[in-house]
Amino acid sequence: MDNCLFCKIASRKIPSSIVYEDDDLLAFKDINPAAPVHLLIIPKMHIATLSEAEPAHHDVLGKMLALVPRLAHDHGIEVKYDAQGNPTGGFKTLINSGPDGGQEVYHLHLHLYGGPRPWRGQH
Ligand code: DGP
Repeated sequence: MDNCLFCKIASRKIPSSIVYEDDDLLAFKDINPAAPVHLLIIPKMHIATLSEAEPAHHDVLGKMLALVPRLAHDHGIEVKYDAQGNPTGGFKTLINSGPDGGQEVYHLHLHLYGGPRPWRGQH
């Protein structure tokens, strides 16, 4: 899509801090981080919003979610367990959809937030 910000990031027309890329997906640092780690995972194909996802997109949607544990591990925000077996660390994932869902950029993206509390994106 010619006028899509995240398509331009995916095609390197606009620079970003890319942390992961494969044939279908790109992950990069959010320009306005709401947490110590704040990444965006996008499909390279243009899907405007989760509201418009179709059965043909199921594979790429699964890949977006399946990438989360790898990125969480790479950025040190995976769920760990202390000596007593209690969970520590962890992260939050979010997909904003449409104006009422707080979506600002109309290219599907999954937010991945994490790091020591407190941070803005926690709610
Ligand atoms: P959302 O509200 O879910 O549509 O979030 C859009 C996010 O995109 C927001 O957290 C800021 C981020 N963002 C907007 N423009 C750019 C940009 O040019 N580069 C990068 N890396 N992130 C951007």
